[in-house]
Amino acid sequence: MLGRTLREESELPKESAIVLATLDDLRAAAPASSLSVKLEKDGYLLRSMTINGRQCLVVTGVNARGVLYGAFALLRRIALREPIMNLNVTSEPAAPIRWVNEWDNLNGTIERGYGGRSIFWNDNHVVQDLGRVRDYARFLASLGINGCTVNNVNADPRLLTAAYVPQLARIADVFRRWGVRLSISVNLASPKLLGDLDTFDPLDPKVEAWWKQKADAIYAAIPDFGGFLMKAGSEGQPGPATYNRSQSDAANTVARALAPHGGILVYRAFVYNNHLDWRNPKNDRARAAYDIFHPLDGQFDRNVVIQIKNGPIDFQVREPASPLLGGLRKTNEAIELQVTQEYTGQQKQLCFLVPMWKTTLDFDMQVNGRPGTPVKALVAGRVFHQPLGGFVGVANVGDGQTWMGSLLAMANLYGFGRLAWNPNLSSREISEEWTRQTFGFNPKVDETITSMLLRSWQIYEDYTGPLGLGTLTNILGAHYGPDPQSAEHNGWGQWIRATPEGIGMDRTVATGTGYIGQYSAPVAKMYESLKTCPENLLLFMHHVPYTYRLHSGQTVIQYIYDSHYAGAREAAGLVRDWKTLRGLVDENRYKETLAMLEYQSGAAIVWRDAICDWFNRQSNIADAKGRVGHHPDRTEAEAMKLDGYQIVDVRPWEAASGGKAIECEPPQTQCTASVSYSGRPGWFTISVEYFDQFNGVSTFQLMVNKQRIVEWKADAHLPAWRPSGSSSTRRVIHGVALRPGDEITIDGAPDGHEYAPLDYIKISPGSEN
Ligand code: GCW
Repeated sequence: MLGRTLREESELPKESAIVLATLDDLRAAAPASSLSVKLEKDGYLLRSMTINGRQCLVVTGVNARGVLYGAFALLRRIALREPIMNLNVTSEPAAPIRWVNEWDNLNGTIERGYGGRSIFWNDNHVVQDLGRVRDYARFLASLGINGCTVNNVNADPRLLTAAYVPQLARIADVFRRWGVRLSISVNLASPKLLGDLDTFDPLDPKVEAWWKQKADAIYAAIPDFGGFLMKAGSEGQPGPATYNRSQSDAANTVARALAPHGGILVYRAFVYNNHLDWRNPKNDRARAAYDIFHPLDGQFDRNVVIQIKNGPIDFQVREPASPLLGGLRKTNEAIELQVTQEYTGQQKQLCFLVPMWKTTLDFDMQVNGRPGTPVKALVAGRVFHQPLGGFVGVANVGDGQTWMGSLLAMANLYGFGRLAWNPNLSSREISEEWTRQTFGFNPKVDETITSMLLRSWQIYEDYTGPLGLGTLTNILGAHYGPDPQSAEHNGWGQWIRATPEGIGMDRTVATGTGYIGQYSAPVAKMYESLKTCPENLLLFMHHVPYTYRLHSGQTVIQYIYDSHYAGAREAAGLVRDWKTLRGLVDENRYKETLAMLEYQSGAAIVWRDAICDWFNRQSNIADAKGRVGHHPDRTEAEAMKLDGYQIVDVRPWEAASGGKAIECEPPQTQCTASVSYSGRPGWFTISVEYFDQFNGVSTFQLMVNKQRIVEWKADAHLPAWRPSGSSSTRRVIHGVALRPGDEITIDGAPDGHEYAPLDYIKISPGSEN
């Protein structure tokens, strides 16, 4: 990186050198250098100084991990072309817990993983070749992440059987060199599920002894084991309620098994009733974490950390800070951020989450009734002087080439790590750092990608669910495509309370669920009033008529329409921006990312239309700009001349243009849909909107006057097994010459359970779409 070849030596050199040593070693080796600094554990110091009369660059910390982090910090400075002359940099982590969670199953699949299969597990064993694990550990170390939980929080109890201990030890051996502590998720019912005991009652001494024996066995093999992570009493996971015990009873029993070894129990606050009665307007899932854990404040052992999701629901595109983050004074807490983009495009769409995380981390909870206690200080344990605390990212890296499933998604993992070390970094600093280190040093590339990253969350929010509505996705399935109705009328509690007159959850103290009362008085006051409630959370906090006017004077319904149109337009802008980088980014990465962004700009239109149509039908209020429901340049597949193709209803209806699609069902092996072109002659772009499911690879052909223009296969990996908002996608064909009377035909050949489903074609003038 510096164009120099350095020799490696283990003694203090007699020439200029880069010196890596702990503070103690440095003091012993060079007493004269008299470094008197106070550093926290894991912190580092980069300093230019004279040792034995030679100019040296010293990288040091109180512990070895700190030196390692310092080495990476030095490399980062060099990569970013920051000066390394006359250095005097001290850096300390914001908090002791900087962990990632991987939701990997022992069979090698990953829950909500979009980057391939597990790098840790296959076929119920730890993988043989841990090369990828080593690379991951090095990556984590480069950011200062010091812990990794290697299995799903929906935990397989078998992991606590003796056979797994040596396998876990192999992972720990690889992690250790990079300062990463291993931890595992455990199932509260393990003593019973494994058949060892007939109970898992946390207050039963047999159960307590069981956990102790398990912890002892693990620590005998892995002395620096980090501890356990636990999801209990949530989404079908066994919980303490079975024995009428509290969450703290459960947590403390397990924590006590770990305490003698210095281990911690990270206990998730993501506990709620998923069979809530939606008919009761006072019920509110958002209240759950606070209602359950706040009364237990002070009852958790010192080595328990409560891991709290950033928002009170579940990683939606926008949520307020979870009130529980400000509701614990005598308990360690950590914030859980989701790097894997479950509700934010699943790495198939660009959504840089650092600005979202920053919004929460910087949010001032005003826990003492006055300003000065932002979330980042609370979770670091700095407000109430808790010994533990910090930042946990649900990473879900996979074995695919880009780790996260797409190149730009890696910026989220990088960004999480940087924020966990220093939550005061700005989104811009982080995106610039990542871009420069990923694509080299070119101001044009730098500016373009940074700007794309920084805009992407807002864009995603605009074309999915604005005004605090949440992502408006299919919450009962893949959590990917549009399906607002799925949030309503069921026990999951992600309700948006849409009626013919209005929309939004009334969470006020005055008339609603009282959720707002879980915040400190000044914060509650801000949310409670329609005047002061930030509009990007309006419908999270309030139920208002569609005709309610925002501060701008625009009605809520018109805002919903407009933001969706703006979001889809901006998504297309991302493609244009990326295209300006042609030749400046290597061809492979250029093409791959272009394909992703082009897909995204199509998906944004699917989203826009679905949400606008749905709200249009709900509210019966037309779009003042006349766009919603009017698509004169489209020809619906169901309106074409069909041969073999059948018309089918798409569910939800709003996921298909006109609510319908056509399918070529077996025994048909080939079907056609055609239309006679009646516009003016010229060059056109034809977009074919079709559905690409994971259960087949259909083949499509576009023909004009029986002449084949293009053939393609529906072989994308979209999370749907039938035509829906998750499988809808498009093929854009530029430069098609058309004259009146030309016959445009789509040929579809089904494969497996994918019946060459088609939604519409759109003919637009020119060769750009
Ligand atoms: O976001 C939801 C996911 C579940 C996940 C759960 C959790 C691991 O849809 O897949 O389960 O949250 O965080 O426990």
